[in-house]
Amino acid sequence: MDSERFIEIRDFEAMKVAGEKTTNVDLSVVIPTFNESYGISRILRALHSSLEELQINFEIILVDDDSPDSTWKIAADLIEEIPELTVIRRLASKGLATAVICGWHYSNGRLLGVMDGDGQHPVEVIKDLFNTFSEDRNEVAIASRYLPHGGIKKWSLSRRLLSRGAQTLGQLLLPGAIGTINDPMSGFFIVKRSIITETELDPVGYKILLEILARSQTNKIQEVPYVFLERSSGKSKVALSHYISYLRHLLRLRIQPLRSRALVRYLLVTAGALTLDAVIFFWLFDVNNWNLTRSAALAGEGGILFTILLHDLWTFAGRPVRTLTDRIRRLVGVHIALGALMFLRLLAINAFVNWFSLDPLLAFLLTLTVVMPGGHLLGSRFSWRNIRV
Ligand SMILES: Nc1nc2c(ncn2[C@@H]2O[C@H](COP(=O)(O)OP(=O)(O)OP(=O)(O)O)[C@@H](O)[C@H]2O)c(=O)[nH]1
Ligand SMILES: [Mg+2]
Repeated sequence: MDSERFIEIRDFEAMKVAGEKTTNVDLSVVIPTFNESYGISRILRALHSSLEELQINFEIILVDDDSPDSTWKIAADLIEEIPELTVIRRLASKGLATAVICGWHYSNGRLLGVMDGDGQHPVEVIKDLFNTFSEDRNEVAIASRYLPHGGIKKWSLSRRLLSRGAQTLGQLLLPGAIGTINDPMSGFFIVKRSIITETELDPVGYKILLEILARSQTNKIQEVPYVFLERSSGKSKVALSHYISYLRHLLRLRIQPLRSRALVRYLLVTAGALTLDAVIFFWLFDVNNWNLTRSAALAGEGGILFTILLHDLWTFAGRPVRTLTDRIRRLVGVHIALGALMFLRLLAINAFVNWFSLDPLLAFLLTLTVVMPGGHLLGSRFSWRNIRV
């Protein structure tokens, strides 16, 4: 094959995406593939039609890791039919995330997208993703399964639980970067080239979006809903090793220096909420001789309202929180998440005091330091999600 748009690469070490090019390509969409020969022609044609409807300058770059089923060859045979298509065959490297970086590195677009090559990402959603950038402030657009009108067509209960568990763990470990994103594990998104060219990317395994959000520290993010479809053919490459890579990836991102301003603010707000909780309790119970349960309940509520207000005005000030409905949803969300915990806390305080004759202040402080920090972090994780466009 001698087309300039068929590239064979032996080594791809660079983990940086090349900077802005002088071309006028608006959007480059990378499709990473491994053994997707069966459906790839249909997907490339459908994506091409969808992108044409946008009436922009675009390119599609398929990056295949030398699939034994010759996916790269089938795609390369479409180069004449689809003038915007480039095919990269990586001969020595493997891995989804690095394949995506490789494709972006060779691309020309001002915006960089990624989409699976197995038919699970509905191609027309690429238009919704692109259109979020009509708002100048936007830097990342994520197709999200966990928004109203989004979903997953066919996944076993165990796969759903694993996926949600992995997501929650990520949000607890990296609250500043992904705590407010509904679907930070999404493999379908567009990002502004300029926010990643300055960043050294070094992902392990599958989760390239996680890497971008954690390293770029952007908070200019929009999510659009989509339904994750059934695989049209071929086999899933998800295996136990991917979950292990994911854990390694999370830990690597976590132990890097705490550069995230959002994370520091997040922790400061949580500490402030706990302090306020303690002050209110002391004032009601000790100074004004209120009843134990009522004092603890009101103190907890004070902490919750403090968290909501400060996260809105300070921690996540850049996020699109536009309507009153969003704020009400947030208020209810935090209360639902923390409600059960608050109830348990009141039970525990009463049990400590009535059954174990513990000093009420000590009982209060015990529940405050043991139960509430996790509660606040969880409550925030459920409630500062991005607002859908
Ligand atoms: N280049 C490259 N592509 C890969 C690799 N692993 C997976 N892919 C592609 O990445 C996309 C997503 O992989 P899947 O195995 O479908 O993962 P998934 O969609 O999260 O999981 P399923 O729901 O089980 O399909 C598909 O287009 C794969 O062909 C890899 O090592 N290299
Ligand atoms: Mg898939």
